[in-house]
Amino acid sequence: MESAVRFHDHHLPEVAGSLHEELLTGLTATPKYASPKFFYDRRGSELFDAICEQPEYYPTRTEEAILRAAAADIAEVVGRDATLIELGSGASRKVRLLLEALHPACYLGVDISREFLLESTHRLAADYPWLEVHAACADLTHPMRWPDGLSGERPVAFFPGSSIGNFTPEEAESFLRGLSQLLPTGGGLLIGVDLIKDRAILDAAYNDAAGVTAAFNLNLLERLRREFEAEVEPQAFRHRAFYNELDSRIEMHLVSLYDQAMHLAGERIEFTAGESLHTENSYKYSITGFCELAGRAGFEPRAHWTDRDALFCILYLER
Ligand code: AVJ
Repeated sequence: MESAVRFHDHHLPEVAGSLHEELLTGLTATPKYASPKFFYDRRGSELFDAICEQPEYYPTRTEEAILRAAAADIAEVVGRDATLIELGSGASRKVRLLLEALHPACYLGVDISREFLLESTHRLAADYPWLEVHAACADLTHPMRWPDGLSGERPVAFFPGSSIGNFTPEEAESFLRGLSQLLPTGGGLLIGVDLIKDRAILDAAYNDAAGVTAAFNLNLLERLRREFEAEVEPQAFRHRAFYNELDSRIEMHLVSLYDQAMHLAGERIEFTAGESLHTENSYKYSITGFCELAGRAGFEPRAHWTDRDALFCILYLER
């Protein structure tokens, strides 16, 4: 069956050129860093999906279990016929757990990985023929606006997976403030947040035994070669991930195994042995801490759902 997805491409042009510059800024800074959004080329999105299947990586499994158990409850609080906007929709898997119960007027998937977004929204449209499906390729670290032509009166943003954890708390607050300004009074936000917990569980989740998280981290270097014509040997770096308790965040790094130089866009970027490129922060929150942050950004907590072990939390907030 031919499935119809309305694709909104308007965010892309401005993004393409600036990605290069953004990468260079981080790679030439001290200490070196790269935004985690650079993980998500096609291969990176696939590797992230594979991470979600690892036994040590509890967030996806736990969030899905909460969504499954609470779908009817969530629908009651959120209400039917919303304009459901999924931010960082990836494979659009989680939203499937809500669609029947929530019965939105339409669905918009927003993701930075264009091809991946198109495929997943087409699959969604094919599987839910009654649903009006839209897709917009966009970088969530830039200001957003909703595309034209969405059905429904009441936008509800769905931001699962604790993707909010990739922002620093300050960035998260300004991101949420921007989001609340895009919502009318009564508009909602359904958001998944990873909770502070025993560090052994956290360390294991980002150091899976099968090495998928390591491959995901190292894929950044592969991508630099493929897409940005960088000269760099991915085998010359190792994956490092650990929980930084002081800042309540997982940090991921690529650590240079020896003195070496990377060449990118005419720049020579030197690494000393043991020097690291900081590729990701994944902040963990307490429920009250997150509600306070969201409150400062203009959201009022309405309800939340968590698992028995309080590993993960889904919150519903309103503007
Ligand atoms: C997609 C940002 C929620 O922080 O857990 C998984 C990404 N990085 N394993 C996370 C990720 C390494 C993930 N988020």
